[in-house]
Amino acid sequence: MKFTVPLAAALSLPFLVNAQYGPSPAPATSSTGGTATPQSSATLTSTGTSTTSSTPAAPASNSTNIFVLVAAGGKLVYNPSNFTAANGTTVTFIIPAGSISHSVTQGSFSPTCQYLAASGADPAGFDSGLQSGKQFSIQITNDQQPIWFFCKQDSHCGLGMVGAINAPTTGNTFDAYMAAAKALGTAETSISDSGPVTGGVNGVAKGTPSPTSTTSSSSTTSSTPSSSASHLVANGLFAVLAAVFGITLA
Ligand SMILES: *[C@@H]1O[C@H](CO)[C@@H](O)[C@H](O)[C@H]1NC(C)=O
Ligand SMILES: *[C@@H]1O[C@H](CO)[C@@H](O)[C@H](O)[C@H]1NC(C)=O
Ligand SMILES: *[C@@H]1O[C@H](CO)[C@@H](O)[C@H](O)[C@H]1NC(C)=O
Ligand SMILES: [Cu+2]
Repeated sequence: MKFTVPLAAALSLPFLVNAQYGPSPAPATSSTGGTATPQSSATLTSTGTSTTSSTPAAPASNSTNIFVLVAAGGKLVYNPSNFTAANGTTVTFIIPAGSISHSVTQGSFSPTCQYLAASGADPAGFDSGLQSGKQFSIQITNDQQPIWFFCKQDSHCGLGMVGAINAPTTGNTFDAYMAAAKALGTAETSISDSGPVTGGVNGVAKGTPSPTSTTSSSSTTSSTPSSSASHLVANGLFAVLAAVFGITLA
């Protein structure tokens, strides 16, 4: 994976995210892990060094490529967790390396926290399967319908590790989905994992998960200040992500 986004774009990511997706992820993060972890908490200084040890910045999202940090800040959340994405948009979920694996599993609004099985002419949902240090991309194929997803790791969905793309703003909202998941709590049905499933409904997997970076498997990598901001953005972003995750998940 190569990043060619200008530093300015990376620096402005928190603002872009806030502008594009509104304050929506805040309720999810603040209501899940106890400690609020604003998605905009990570910033890069002009020297390219990270100024925070909590939530790292994701690669710069734009209208055709949206990046979602899985277990952002070591919390059981997706960040962002509720956003819109038009047809053709690629949504890439970045699953950090760590001792606890996570998934991006498509479900339905109800029954909550259960895999979207094939039904009649409808295909089954996508599923990254339980992963660590991988990224998984889907492409939006119908932006008129919601895509509900959750983490299949034991108890994670019941603890609120859920997300939605193009959720309705009334009725079956993201908030309602989150509430339904948390209402299950530990009563959440345990879900087996038999590896990645491509396909999907309203959004389809672009392939099976792929490694995020060769450096992401190292949990001992500490902050490595770069003398070149452009080098950091171009080549070191995943290393920074891995380093931050390594610290927070250790
Ligand atoms: C979810 O996102 C949509 C679209 O951005 C927004 O209209 C809605 O208010 C959000 N819902 C919640 C509960 O944050
Ligand atoms: C959107 O982001 C992707 C991935 O970083 C990049 O390849 C693409 O050029 C960007 N598109 C625009 C229009 O900026
Ligand atoms: C996106 O694609 C779906 C399925 O083809 C279509 O029904 C929908 O109208 C498209 N959305 C827009 C905004 O054109
Ligand atoms: Cu999880």
